[in-house]
Amino acid sequence: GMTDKLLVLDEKEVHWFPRHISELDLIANRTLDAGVDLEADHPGFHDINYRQRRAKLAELALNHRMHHEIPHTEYTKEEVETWGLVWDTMEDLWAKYACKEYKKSMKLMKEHCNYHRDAIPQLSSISSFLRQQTNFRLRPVAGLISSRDFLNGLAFRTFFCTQYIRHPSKPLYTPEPDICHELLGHVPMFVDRDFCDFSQEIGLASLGASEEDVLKLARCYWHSVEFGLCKEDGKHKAYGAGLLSSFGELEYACKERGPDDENEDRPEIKPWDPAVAAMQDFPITTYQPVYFLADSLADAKVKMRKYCENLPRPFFALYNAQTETVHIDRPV
Ligand code: NLE
Ligand code: FE2
Repeated sequence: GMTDKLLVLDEKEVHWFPRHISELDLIANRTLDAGVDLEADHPGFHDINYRQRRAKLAELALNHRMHHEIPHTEYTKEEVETWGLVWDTMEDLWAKYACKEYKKSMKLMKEHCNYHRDAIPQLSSISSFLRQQTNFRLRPVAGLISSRDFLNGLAFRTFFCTQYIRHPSKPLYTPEPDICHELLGHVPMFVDRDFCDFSQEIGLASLGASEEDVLKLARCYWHSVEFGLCKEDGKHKAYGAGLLSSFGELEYACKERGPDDENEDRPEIKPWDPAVAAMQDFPITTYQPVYFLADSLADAKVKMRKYCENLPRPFFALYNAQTETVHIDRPV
């Protein structure tokens, strides 16, 4: 299709990329197979009802268009119970281990977007709130998409967001994104302007990037937006969504180290450095062996920006929020 084509610039080949926000519709539906690993130990793999439900929500995402209002989604009693269980187990942990930006935003989500344990909030209301606050928005997606496609969305301050929920048999950890991970892990962070700019920075750098650079940027994204830690009064707090939505891993990553934990199985903590994170491989179905610790969110952003500026690129991309268009500093 046209989205696989290469553009030629200064005799260099550049991967196709969206130029207007409406073109995100062209990439939103290119979902990947869950992958053999994920399928094999997926708790819902043999549950026919669960698979049918996933297929139905996938259809909603497939039919969505950027310029349409996101339709209301009705959740079942069982789904709301799973949400409530995740909420209840996370609440005390957020108080202890979430970064201050997250806690501040969570308050706003409760006030403005109907965040509470007894209902799964609606994407449309969250998306319009985010647009007012930081001009970020959500776009429903059926499942995992490629790193390139996913990161390209961030250039347009758009976050591809799943709507299905994890299988009820395993509510406290999932290797896949799901509505709990998106709404409880990612969304509150998108109320913070610095964090939005940080995310968009990675997105802009991914436009037309080489396969190698997309891989590097995807690793940076993983070690920050998904699993990043930052310092607060000498303590380690989470700003990464994969931690903020996962009961066991949040504590695992942030728990203070006492003198007698020597023999315990503890993750390695490295200082946030995008050049190092870009080379750090990661597992997707287990807790992370390595986490990156920034001095602050502002520090994370400055370092990411410097890193992106130094990537070898044939052009610079800028986003014009008024026209919802990416402009580049020379014609492609
Ligand atoms: N492990 C996270 C959770 O259980 O919520 C999801 C991570 C998705 C990348
Ligand atoms: Fe995520």
